[in-house]
Amino acid sequence: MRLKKEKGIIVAFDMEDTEFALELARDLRGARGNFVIKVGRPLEMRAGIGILAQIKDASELPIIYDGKIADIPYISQRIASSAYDAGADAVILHGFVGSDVVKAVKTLGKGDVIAVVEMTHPGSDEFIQPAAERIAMMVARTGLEGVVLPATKPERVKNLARIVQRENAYIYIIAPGIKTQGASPGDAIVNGADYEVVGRAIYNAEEPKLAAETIYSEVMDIADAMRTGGDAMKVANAYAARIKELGIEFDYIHGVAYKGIPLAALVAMRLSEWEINKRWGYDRKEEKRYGEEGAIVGELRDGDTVLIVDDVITTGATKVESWLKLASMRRDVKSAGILVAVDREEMSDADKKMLARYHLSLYSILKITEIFEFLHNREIDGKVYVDDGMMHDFKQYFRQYVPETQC
Ligand code: O7E
Repeated sequence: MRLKKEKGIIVAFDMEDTEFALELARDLRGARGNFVIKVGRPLEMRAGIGILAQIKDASELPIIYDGKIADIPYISQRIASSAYDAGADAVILHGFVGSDVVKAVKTLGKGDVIAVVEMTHPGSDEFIQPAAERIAMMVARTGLEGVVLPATKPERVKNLARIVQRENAYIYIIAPGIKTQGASPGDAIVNGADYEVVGRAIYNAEEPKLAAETIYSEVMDIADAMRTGGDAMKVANAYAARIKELGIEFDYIHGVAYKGIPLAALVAMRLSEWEINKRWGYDRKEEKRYGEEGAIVGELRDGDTVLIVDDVITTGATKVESWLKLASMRRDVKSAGILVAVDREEMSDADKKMLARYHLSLYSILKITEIFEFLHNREIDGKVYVDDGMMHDFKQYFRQYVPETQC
């Protein structure tokens, strides 16, 4: 079973409990979304390499063996060969060991070969990052099926994805670092990745299958909605229409990194067509070193009223952070509020108090309950996106995770 070049989630099986691993594999078999399983060394060391076939049988999903192979060509080839024989559809090796190792594993011809180009942890910047562009080029030229890029560093995903895809348009990009390591679902996909890798945020969740499905839908949300220029324009239209409808007055529209960035630009453009011509800007995630000016891109002035835009709101923490940054940059900056496409309705009373404390009114185009109610058993282009089973799961999730006051 080869991995397809399409959007999905790779669930990292780094747990050490074999029974739990098999139970999750069985659960993922019927899960809603496009899933792949990656078996890491912690599980393999406990359960033995035979776990690959067991997980494959239980899940009927493609299996990646993540041995992070990094040895001389002869040994690397033997490790990879054993993994394929045990049921792996793909193996992961390190690109930094050089082209002879990469070629040796590739020539086995037993399955997909995926190479790590750059890593998610800070120490990766010491030695790997300076060589990453060259590693990316070598890996793509060797004709490997996939590469690993760090979701925690979206700018790097964008640059390195461009390099590998210029060499090989069919190569798939997988990006770890979601949630537990700090990246948000979708951060890597909007920058060119195909799969996002999620481990602890799924296998440590109270209901791992539900967590996997929820993260899958979060990843697909905005990436899907804005896949083409035409779709992006429709999304911008909805934001602009809502601003007009609510009569929100502002001088400057600010996009929260990352998904708010294209939104701020598109909404400002759309509004200008209605003679509402405002300044716009966005967060600069890696702050430039020289003073406050480096924190955003855009022209914020003293006394401005600011409208913040983003795709969704969960707790509101990132919006508050953005607002505090803007408020500290200029004198007398006022808030026109926050506008999002979807209010996930997960804010606790404490979260709401936090928004109120900074006078950040919350506006949304849709609430998550409205979306589910609208889609429930409704056929769209021959497909029912929310059937009774999904509605039941959603209600269960809502009851379990959403603050009492909203249920
Ligand atoms: O942080 P977690 O729990 O979501 O797990 C992340 C997984 O991705 C884990 O298996 C780890 O080994 C892997 N990973 C990184 O976290 N950072 C990297 O730079 C590279 C990898 C990796 O190669 O995963 C293969 C896709």
